[in-house]
Amino acid sequence: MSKVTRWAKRVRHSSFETMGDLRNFASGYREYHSSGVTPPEAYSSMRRLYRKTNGRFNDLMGGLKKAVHRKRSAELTESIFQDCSRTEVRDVAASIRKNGFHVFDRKLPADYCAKLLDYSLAQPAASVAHGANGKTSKSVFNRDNPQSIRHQFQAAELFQNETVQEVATDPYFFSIAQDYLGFNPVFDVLAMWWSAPTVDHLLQSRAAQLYHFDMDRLKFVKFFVYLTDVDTQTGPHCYVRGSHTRKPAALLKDGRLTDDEILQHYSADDMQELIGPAGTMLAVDTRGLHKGKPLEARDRLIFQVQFADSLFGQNYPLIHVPSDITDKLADRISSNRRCYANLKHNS
Ligand SMILES: O=C(O)CCC(=O)C(=O)O
Ligand SMILES: [Fe+2]
Repeated sequence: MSKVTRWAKRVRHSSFETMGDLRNFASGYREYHSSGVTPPEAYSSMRRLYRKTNGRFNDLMGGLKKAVHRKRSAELTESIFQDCSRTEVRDVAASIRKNGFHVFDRKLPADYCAKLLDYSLAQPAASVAHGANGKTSKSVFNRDNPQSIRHQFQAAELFQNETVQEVATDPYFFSIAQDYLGFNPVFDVLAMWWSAPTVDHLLQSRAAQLYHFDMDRLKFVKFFVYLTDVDTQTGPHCYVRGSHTRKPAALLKDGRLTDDEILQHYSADDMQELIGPAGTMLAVDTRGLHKGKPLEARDRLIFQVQFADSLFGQNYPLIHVPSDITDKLADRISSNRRCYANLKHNS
């Protein structure tokens, strides 16, 4: 078979596959609309369409969402970030648009950091990337003798905590996500975890300590807050500047990538280590290439919220809202049902 014939065959096969993915995506999206659950094949098709179109499919869908889910105003005066302004929100969103990430000048106030740290040292959490025995029992993280490389708190449990509720639903984060994404977003991921050193490559991969890009949703943005001091040895979040738009074809694969693979396409200067003391906040479009750098010393506690275009994609469990929430939180939730569709009220 000649080279040209082989190439033509490959193109034909690939377009058949793309048509199948588009069909799967469309029917899966309809099903998600009626049941709230994404069929696994539709999710796989979404991920494949991302890779095949180098993100253009996601951008197109994001454009449609802008027309359907119009932006709405949020009460910035209620934010725990004093005097934050619409101009500042726009500047942060522009910075994420340009680089794929933004390191805030502001910090999470120290009393909030302290409360989250206290919570994390009292509440049992699960070992995600654990040792050889593979057990997943929960325990309180031991900073003197870490039981695992990644100790993860569950979203539903986290949301029972008032400080978590307040930070996660803060109008400042919401407004930046909305400005960046261009539509009224859905608050869809809430997470917090401890990280500790290991030299085991497989465990590092499971703990998201090797380069990768996220594709759980069509469009999304994450906010990270460091709750411990993070320097180059204690697991900084690393990001390849500019990789949130189009990526070199060789890096458009599901799974993990080594630093050397990245270096074949980007300069060392583009591979940014985002360091800072406890309270440091990052906004990151993790569709770009990123990782948590493997720790060489101490430990790292990180808090995360994500906003997305919808809950289509990865099926995460809904988060139960406790019955004794403050009036302020109840108002926030009821004034934007779309944004808080992931929160389930006990009735
Ligand atoms: O631990 C980190 O800094 C990276 C985590 C990560 O990959 C993610 O949250 O998507
Ligand atoms: Fe990630």
